[in-house]
Amino acid sequence: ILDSMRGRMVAESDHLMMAGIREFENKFANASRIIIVACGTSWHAGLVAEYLIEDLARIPVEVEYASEFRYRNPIISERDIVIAISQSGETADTLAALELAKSKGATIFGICNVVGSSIARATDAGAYTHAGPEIGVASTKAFTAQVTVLTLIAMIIGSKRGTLETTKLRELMVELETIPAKVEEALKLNEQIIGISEQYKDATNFLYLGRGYNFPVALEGALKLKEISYIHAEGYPAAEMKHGPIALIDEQMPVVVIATKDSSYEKIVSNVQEVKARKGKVIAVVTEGDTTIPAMADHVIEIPETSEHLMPLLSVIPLQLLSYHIAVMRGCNVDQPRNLAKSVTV
Ligand code: F1P
Repeated sequence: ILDSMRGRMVAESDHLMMAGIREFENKFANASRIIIVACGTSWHAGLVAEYLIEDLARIPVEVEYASEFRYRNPIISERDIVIAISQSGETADTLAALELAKSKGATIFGICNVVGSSIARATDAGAYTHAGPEIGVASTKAFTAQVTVLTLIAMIIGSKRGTLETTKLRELMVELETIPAKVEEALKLNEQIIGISEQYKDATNFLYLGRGYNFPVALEGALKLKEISYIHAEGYPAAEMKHGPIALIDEQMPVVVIATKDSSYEKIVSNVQEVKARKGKVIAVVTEGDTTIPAMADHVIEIPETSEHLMPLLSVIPLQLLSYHIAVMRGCNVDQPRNLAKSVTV
């Protein structure tokens, strides 16, 4: 299975007319550090990759906002690999960040959706996501495709470095093959989410909480809501709540908690208790069959079970649907949100 996946990635990256992941895997395996540069949703995909690569391949990862990194004086060595992620492949900040890293000797791997885009052309190697055109300004399926490519990269480097055991690798590959069917299942939540959206469409603030692999998903859920419905939303690691945001919680505050069954489940149970103790309204995204968090939450959204490494591919879907329906109910143009450009080229 791994070989066929590798084949697929190489085939996809052929469009770049440069090396794909297979040609690049030795370089990845010997990297002293991986620096990910991106903006917006692509940056959130990069954050998921930080968990994946550190967990499966044991290489230190830094995830940088390209818009800050490009103006810093970063310390970069020739054994660093920079992964530049961009749906459009035209984001000026990401392009400038990768050019800065390149000028300091780093090797650049691109993950882009648009074939032949400026970022794709500026990289040393890469993989296209081929998620199809993003019709709206806000990235959705591009996120799923970016996370999928990054998962494959983490698995390939992990197997090459021997940090990912063959049995675990096989399990993950088999599980990855089930994801498209589970995404279809998650999309059936649409009707339920329309009902929840109806109740919260007039909220003025939202909080999104997640831990581990679901922390970047919390950030992405909040960003989608801000981008298309213009509701103020904050995403936080659930454990950070007690360091400030907890002061915001009252009976007016909808709190979306991504609390699927994973290694941080017990901890997030206590975060939900903290929110309920302050009368916040909890919209919980849980794993099918869970009973503990559903007993405390105001609304329960059940998604299929999968490995925690792959969970962002599923847990982001109800959050995208929630933002979409709230935005439509508020009369917002979900494809062309105000003030936002498809590719930020300045
Ligand atoms: C980055 C990004 C998107 C966001 C909006 C503005 O774009 O921040 O994530 O949804 O479209 O640009 P990209 O570099 O991934 O094309």
